[in-house]
Amino acid sequence: MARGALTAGVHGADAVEENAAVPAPRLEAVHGDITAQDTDAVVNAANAALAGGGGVDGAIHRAAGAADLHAACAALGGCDPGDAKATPGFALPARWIIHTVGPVWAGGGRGEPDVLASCYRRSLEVAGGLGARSVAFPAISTGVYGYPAAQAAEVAVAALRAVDTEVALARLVAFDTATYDLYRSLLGT
Ligand code: AR6
Repeated sequence: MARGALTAGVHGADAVEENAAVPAPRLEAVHGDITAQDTDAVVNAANAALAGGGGVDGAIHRAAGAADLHAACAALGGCDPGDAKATPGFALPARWIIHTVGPVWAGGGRGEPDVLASCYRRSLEVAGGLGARSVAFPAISTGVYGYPAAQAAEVAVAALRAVDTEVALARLVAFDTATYDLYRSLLGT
């Protein structure tokens, strides 16, 4: 039965929510730097070549150790938008880095929301497959790739709420207070 489906209680009297074996993760928002997160995995907002860059990608490469991470990324053969691939975390507190490639914003009519939602889902799939139980996400696509922050936050929260995963905690890391406020408002915290 789908997660969250209502079914009759043991005695048929009450409707209770049935918890499937793999529920959605607990969501939380923090204001901070992705490279400092102590989660099992952190997500990198990468480019399709996995070649490194600015923003989150640059910060993660510097903090993890640029030479090690460049070599590990080069061995992955790139990554399609909406997909995700893992490397070790090297010098980061996190054991793994999940590299995902967000959509470049082109007005919203070119499938950007679907690709962005896929980034969150696939990152959790890859992280869960490695045994990670906690994953920290940056606001994918909202920097260089130009995705409007409020719309991206809505997609992120909706995607994470709808996913079935072994990952117990998904942490949304906001680098600025405006994004942090968006997350808190969407999460009701
Ligand atoms: N921790 C958390 N969030 C951060 C950090 C940090 N250290 N630094 C920036 N942000 P961006 P994109 C926020 O541009 O839009 C790279 O060059 C930032 O404020 O990092 O997916 C890649 O190589 C923004 O809200 O990622 C790609 O070419 C968010 O992270 C391209 O940029 C995402 O901004 C990807 O662009």
